[in-house]
Amino acid sequence: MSSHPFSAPCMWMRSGTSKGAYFLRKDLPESEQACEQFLLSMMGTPDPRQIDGIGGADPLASKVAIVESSKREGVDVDYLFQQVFVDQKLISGKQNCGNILAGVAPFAIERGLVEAQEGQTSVRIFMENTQQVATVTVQTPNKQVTYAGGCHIDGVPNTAAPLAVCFEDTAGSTCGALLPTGNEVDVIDGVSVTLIDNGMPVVVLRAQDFGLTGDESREQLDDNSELKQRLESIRLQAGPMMNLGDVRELSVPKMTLVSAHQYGGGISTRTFIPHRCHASIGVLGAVSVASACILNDAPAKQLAEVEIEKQIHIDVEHPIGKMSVVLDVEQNQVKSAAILRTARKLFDGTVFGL
Ligand code: NQM
Repeated sequence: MSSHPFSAPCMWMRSGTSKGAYFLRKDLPESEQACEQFLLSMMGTPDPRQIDGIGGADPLASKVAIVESSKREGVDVDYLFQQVFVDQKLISGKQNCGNILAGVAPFAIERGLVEAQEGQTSVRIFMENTQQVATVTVQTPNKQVTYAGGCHIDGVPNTAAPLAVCFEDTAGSTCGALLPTGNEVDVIDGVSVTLIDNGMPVVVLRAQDFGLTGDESREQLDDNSELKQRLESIRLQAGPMMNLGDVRELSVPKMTLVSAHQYGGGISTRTFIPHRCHASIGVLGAVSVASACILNDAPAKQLAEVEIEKQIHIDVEHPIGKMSVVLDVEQNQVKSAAILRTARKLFDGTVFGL
């Protein structure tokens, strides 16, 4: 007879440009320590190849969503995001993830936490990491979740059904204020930066200040150890300035190099999350960078092509395409942000830990 220390029902989903394991809270160990041990071992962490787990050996494919019915008024489900590191024995809930968020809505419907409506179903989700609410609208013809559809997002080869994601009041999600230092520009190690949090803490820097054009590939940037050292020095100083404290073992703040658009978008980006270059850009990371593009004194504003109106549409270019962000602005304050994602259920079964 075989004995497994702990196993749990799990749905593995590609959501946006990330991949993650979706669990119901009630299916995971109650004690925080046992839960962390299970999540680390089922992913195969710590190991750069995650060979002994289901993780994809990339921070973008080593993510977890923990979901339960919400007791909050006007909210359907609570969602806790966990970033499982790949080669370090670390797990962090200090950041949110807007990509994994999109998949929470179909998962909640499939698990019976939310009743599907005819046509489409909007799921109101409380994001525990940042204590904010987002609404994700799922296609539900015949009251069934459908993943199939014709919507394309850059970074995903196949089309799928659209998931419309709308964020409310994301300013200061983790840092307490949109601009935690109160400034649109700060100078760290002689480099002008914007320290901003509109859903994701991000340090926005000009690629040209590092001798880069901004259209380098992910691989070229990942191989540039001098650049990485300079970025990490700035990041470690930015942490306390952004009310994040010592960020040596945190996945925030993200570091985004910006340059003038290359393909007709609003701004071009290369983002470190925080030590490896992102294949594209995170959802909330893109919302934060887009928000920096409308600050008069910010380095990003000088490079961006944006017309400031009540509703602003900014295409944030990244290494493999662009992410379209729509900001609703009132008196220069972002009131809400919307983006489009897709998701695909890859398997639904039982995952085993150690
Ligand atoms: O910024 C990657 C991703 C993310 C996070 C990261 C995200 C977001 O692409 O909302 O989605 O920045 O670690 O999934």
